[in-house]
Amino acid sequence: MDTHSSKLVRIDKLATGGSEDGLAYDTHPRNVLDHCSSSEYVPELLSTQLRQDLKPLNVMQPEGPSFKVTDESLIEWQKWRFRLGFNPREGATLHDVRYDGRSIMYRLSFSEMTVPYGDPRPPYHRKQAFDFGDGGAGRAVNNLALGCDCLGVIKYFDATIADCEGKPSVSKNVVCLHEQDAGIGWKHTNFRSSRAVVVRSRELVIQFVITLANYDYGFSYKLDQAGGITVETRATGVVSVTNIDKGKTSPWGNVVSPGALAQNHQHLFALRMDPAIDGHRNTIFKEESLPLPMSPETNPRGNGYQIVTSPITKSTHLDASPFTNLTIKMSNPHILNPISQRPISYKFQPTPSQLLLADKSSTHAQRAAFAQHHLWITSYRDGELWAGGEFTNQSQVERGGVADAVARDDNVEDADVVVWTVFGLTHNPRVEDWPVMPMEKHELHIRPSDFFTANPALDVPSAKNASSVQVNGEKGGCCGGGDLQEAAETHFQGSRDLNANGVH
Ligand SMILES: [Cu+2]
Repeated sequence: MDTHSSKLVRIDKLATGGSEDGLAYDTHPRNVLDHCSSSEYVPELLSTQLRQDLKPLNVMQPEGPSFKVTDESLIEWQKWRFRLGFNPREGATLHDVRYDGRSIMYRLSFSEMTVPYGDPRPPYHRKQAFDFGDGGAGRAVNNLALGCDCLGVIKYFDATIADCEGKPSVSKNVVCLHEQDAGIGWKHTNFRSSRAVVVRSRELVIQFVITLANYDYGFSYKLDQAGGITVETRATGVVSVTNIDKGKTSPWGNVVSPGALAQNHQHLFALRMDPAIDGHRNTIFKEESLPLPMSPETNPRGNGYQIVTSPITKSTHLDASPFTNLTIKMSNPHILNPISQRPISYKFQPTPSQLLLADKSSTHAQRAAFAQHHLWITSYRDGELWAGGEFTNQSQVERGGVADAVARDDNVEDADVVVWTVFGLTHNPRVEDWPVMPMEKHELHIRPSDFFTANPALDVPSAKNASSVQVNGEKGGCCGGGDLQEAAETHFQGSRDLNANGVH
């Protein structure tokens, strides 16, 4: 329909054919739903009984959380200090992220996500969502108090966002803040003394969840006690399906339920990092670990390998490279680590996930230049926040996105530089993705690299968890600090004998 004239232009009949029809553009509109079956996931509508053997797993924080929230949005936790922002397009954003008073990030945000579908039959060739640019992650955000999204002591944040007429409205409980146990943080058992020291890793999770039509996405920033930032995405919800005739299969998707073809597609996310590593003048280094040819002078036995590091001087795009261990270092070259004599940095490895599959000349690809490289390094410009450009809705070509920013060919060395990283999943649906998809998780690990002078989590107490018990009910779980101390003392004699004999 022409929306201006309200005139009907054409009726496209949805293809319902299968693989034996080649491109299978044919349509069998009559009784197409007759062979479909109902698919429920809401517990009260399920015909199968819910499993009965799941015991409660409670998270108790009897003294409350270790974080502090003041001035509405200033969050402090375990030497971390940052501001939480929220807007209709990006959802939650982190600002002025500091550790122990030292600046790390000026701004950290999810910038864009595109979901191109790979079914070439009209009208599916148009299927491509830009969840941030079209829908708005902040607008599509869930009220987290309605579901059971976190465990433990939870702080919810409201946000005031503008509706499409610019009127302010309050969205309740759109971001949640909580701590979670993330397994072992660091551990060592001294094999001579049998003294074991183990420190749990605790994370501060800043999470928001969005529902855009069929799909649901969880976005989290997770700060840890070793100065690390983990950025997590989770895709869940209901895969997009179309009808398929009874008994047929299709190369363009997978039949996940009788009559329901879940089409092949990709989810491509862009994360925007505006680093401020002890200041705003930063340099991005590309570091690769490469084989070193055998040579009598430098590598006579051939075991040596070399690390090749080079600064990125001009705005550019790059691709992940697992075989060279490509690592991106966001550095302040003016401040050297006193121990290593190398620039203080935060690093990450771009995820070598598949990039946009659509043909370079396709509308899908033209609209999403950002989804064709894993990394974009650009100079900072006010308001330049959108990897796929500001206006994605019904766009034909990406404009004002990262590709245009790179094309400025600006100096990015020792400058206010912005790093964008793209990752995703090629989602060829499984029957197990139906009727609601088990979450697919991705994590990007942003870690200090010569930023500190030792392991920043060295001072985290290895306190015993008072509520841990063994399966038989005895106090003291497997990692009980106190019990380990005793165990170490008991074993000490034996190991001293061992050492005295010079056996290692
Ligand atoms: Cu998917």
